[in-house]
Amino acid sequence: MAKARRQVTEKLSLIDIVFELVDARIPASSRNPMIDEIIKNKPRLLLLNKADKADPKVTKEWISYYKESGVHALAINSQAGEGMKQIVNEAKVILTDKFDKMAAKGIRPRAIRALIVGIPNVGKSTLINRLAKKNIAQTGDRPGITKAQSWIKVGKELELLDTPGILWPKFEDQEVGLKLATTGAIKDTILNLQDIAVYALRFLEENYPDNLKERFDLDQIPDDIVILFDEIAKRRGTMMSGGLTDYDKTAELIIREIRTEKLGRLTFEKP
Ligand SMILES: Nc1nc2c(ncn2[C@@H]2O[C@H](COP(=O)(O)OP(=O)(O)OP(=O)(O)O)[C@@H](O)[C@H]2O)c(=O)[nH]1
Ligand SMILES: [Mg+2]
Repeated sequence: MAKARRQVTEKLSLIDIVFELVDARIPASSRNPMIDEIIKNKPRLLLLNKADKADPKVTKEWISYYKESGVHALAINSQAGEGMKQIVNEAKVILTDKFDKMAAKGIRPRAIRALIVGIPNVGKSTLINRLAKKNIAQTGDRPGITKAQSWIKVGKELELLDTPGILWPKFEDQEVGLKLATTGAIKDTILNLQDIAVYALRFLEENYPDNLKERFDLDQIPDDIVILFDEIAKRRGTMMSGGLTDYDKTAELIIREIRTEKLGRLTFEKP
């Protein structure tokens, strides 16, 4: 954490704005809790990435919530390139004052300089590639730039630092850890598979019961979580010889299907 923090801090002096990437399915839990302290009052745009995997209704709630709190936020899908134009436009709005002041001092207009930060696997590289598409070759073509800090041009109006800042999530909080594991932000080996699946099933039972019933052909959801596992195992054949439920295998199937949207677009926390 200290190293990640130092690396981001060093880059802050070079940039105008931070693009903080979070997972739209868990906008709060996928933030690094130290981020505010690290970036201090540097302008920031919060990007709820992987919005294509999240419940659109809840994403709207998050966006309104941020708006009310004075936080600039956008929902995007880096994989498909949705929301890319809005990123540039929003950054321009956020930095209007700064650039006006620079112009008043006679400083020549230049592109907005941004740094992408976020926890592992949140989509930082995908976003850079998406934004950079047209001009990335230009950056890569020049020899001897590997060690130097280099900028990736995004049109005329934006430049990105080529290496994003990686900030680790914090999962001292059990529930944050379970959410990160459910969405695949942290490796499955960190937490017990069955614990993750139990957490996810209970969450679905409460928030998305119809998705759960439909996917696993259940008339009703059994109260007892073990029976729920058994029912899913019976339907999916995740049993050991002798017909007993293989709980690990069943847990793995449940988690995999949640992550690949087989149970629909899900968001695991509300504002
Ligand atoms: N569905 C969907 N998948 C995405 C989106 N953005 C990224 N991904 C996928 O998420 C995975 C991780 O993306 P990366 O861009 O490698 O994430 P990263 O933040 O650079 O990860 P690290 O380099 O490990 O820190 C990849 O499989 C991407 O294809 C998105 O908006 N929607
Ligand atoms: Mg990456």
